[in-house]
Amino acid sequence: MRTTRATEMSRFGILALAMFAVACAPSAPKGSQKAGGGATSDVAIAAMKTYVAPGDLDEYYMFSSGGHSGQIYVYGVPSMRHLSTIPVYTPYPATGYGFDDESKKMLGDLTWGDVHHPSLSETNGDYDGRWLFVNEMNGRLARIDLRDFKTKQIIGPIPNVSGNHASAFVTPNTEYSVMASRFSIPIPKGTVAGVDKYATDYKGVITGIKIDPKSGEMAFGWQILMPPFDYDLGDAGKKASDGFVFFTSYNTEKATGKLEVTSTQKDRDYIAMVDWRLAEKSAAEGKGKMIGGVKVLDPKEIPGLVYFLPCGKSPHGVDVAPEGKWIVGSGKLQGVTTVFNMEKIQTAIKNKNFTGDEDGIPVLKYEDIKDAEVAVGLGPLHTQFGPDNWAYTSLFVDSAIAKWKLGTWEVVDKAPMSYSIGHLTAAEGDTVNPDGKYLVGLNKLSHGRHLSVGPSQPESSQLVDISEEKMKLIYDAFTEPEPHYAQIIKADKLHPIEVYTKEENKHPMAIWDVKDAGVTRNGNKVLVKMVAVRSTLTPTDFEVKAGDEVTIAITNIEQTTDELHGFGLLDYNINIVVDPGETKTVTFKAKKSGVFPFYCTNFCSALHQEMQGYFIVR
Ligand code: K7E
Ligand code: CUA
Repeated sequence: MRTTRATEMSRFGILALAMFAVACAPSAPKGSQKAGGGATSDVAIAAMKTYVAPGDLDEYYMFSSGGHSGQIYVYGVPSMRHLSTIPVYTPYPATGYGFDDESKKMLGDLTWGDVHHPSLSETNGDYDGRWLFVNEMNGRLARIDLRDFKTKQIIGPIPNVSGNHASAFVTPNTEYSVMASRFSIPIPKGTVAGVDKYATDYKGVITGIKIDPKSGEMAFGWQILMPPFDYDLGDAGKKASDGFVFFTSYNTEKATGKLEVTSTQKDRDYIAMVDWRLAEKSAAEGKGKMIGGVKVLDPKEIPGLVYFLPCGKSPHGVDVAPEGKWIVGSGKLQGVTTVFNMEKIQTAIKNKNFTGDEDGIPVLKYEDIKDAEVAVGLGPLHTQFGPDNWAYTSLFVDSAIAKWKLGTWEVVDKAPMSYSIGHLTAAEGDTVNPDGKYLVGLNKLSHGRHLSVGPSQPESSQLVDISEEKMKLIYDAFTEPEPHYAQIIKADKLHPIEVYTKEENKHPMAIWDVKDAGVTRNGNKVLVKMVAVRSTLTPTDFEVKAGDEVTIAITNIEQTTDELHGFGLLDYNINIVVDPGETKTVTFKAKKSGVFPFYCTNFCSALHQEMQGYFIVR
């Protein structure tokens, strides 16, 4: 991190500047008087708190889900500057993702994904800065390596999972990342049964994806057969609740049709509590039956595997507090959020205080296991945590954040959001050791708090200062559709590389000398080994025959920060970007004959424009 002293000084300067600017408000541009909507000092303080001077660095990274854009957006906090976009489930021409052989293979047939919940890897319940896992609705999970901010693996679609929304929450030592079905279906996939058979023939599943502690490699772990509810969100237990994963579910009516009516009949739905260590053990013992090519555990046959905790109807988020003792779950139509107590849950289980069961899964008694109903306000969705037992709950209906205290259950403050908050994220807010300081409201709508850009409006992410007693809105940032969850990690936990060293490039087609560049033919297969270095792509021209299968392997032999080179081939829909020290390949059929120019797409030097050549197909 760079000098904070300089930052403080420049912030001081800005304070004076901001005060001056507000004093001059009548001559300021139209609309600027609205900024912050508060008194002079509030605007000045907000400006000071969010201003990161040129050359200075932010204190945190925020990894924000890009929803159905299939991407992750990286922001700096508190400046809220958008720093980078990490493509995960969607081709992204800016980085060539989804065009080269390696990333194309990872994407498979699906070129979109709906990303909801980024989940940073953890060690002892603290973000460790190694990987970021992100889920997607088509039943997949991806791992981004935070060493180079690149997607390294996509696993799935996982059999039997349908609508992977309650994901990618990791356990405290990143043993597992979990998945659950939002939309129950007849399983295995491909089985057909009418919706009139919903209650009997449709099933939900909960899946644990095992993560290799050294490499981060994801593999199928275990799967549990669940009643046909809609599993919505989850969180892993920690400390007092370590060993368990919690999932909210709605439509425990097992209804179909107009769910807004049919699935809201009962007063309570459930939070499913899964003993993942028992799932792991049962799978290792070979329990379960094969469905869709994987072993599926049946809770009826494994006592203690799953319990249902009744919760206000149609719940959305479930969030485990830092010490792990309290689990917060909200019915999203209510004005309260319920805090469950892990010790009470365990006592109730020991005493077998069940009110019945659902498909063989014991249901606990609401009154036995709750500590409090906290009157946070209308439409509670998600809760995040700060130090000293502070909790922050997003209120969709009220369009606000409520601040309250674990233990005393007192609601002490409310901050309005503009507008319609979904998730919220606090600095290191999912860890055993939250930082406080900042909170970001991830809002669904922005209602014109920006220059108009037509009907497809950005969503707003609002930065809230939570370092003092009263929450203060200090910055509006905008994102493309559509942020769901985000996580904020201390910047000094990450140590990204900026070039791949020659030594670590193990690509079989890597070459490091322009002398080795050239074309080899094997039947109708043509291999072009290409070197990219300022300011030539070698070979500068090459010929193939129409119908050949062409593989171009490009090594960028630069070892200098920011010296990326691109390879754009006109008329062939090919666009590769190669980072310093990296090798990428692209394979295609030379279908069209003619002369096709290629050129470097990434600005790299004064003679970048000269970095070009010809691909000739006879
Ligand atoms: Cu609340 Cu997908 Cu987590 Cu959207 S989800 S808000
Ligand atoms: Cu290489 Cu531009």
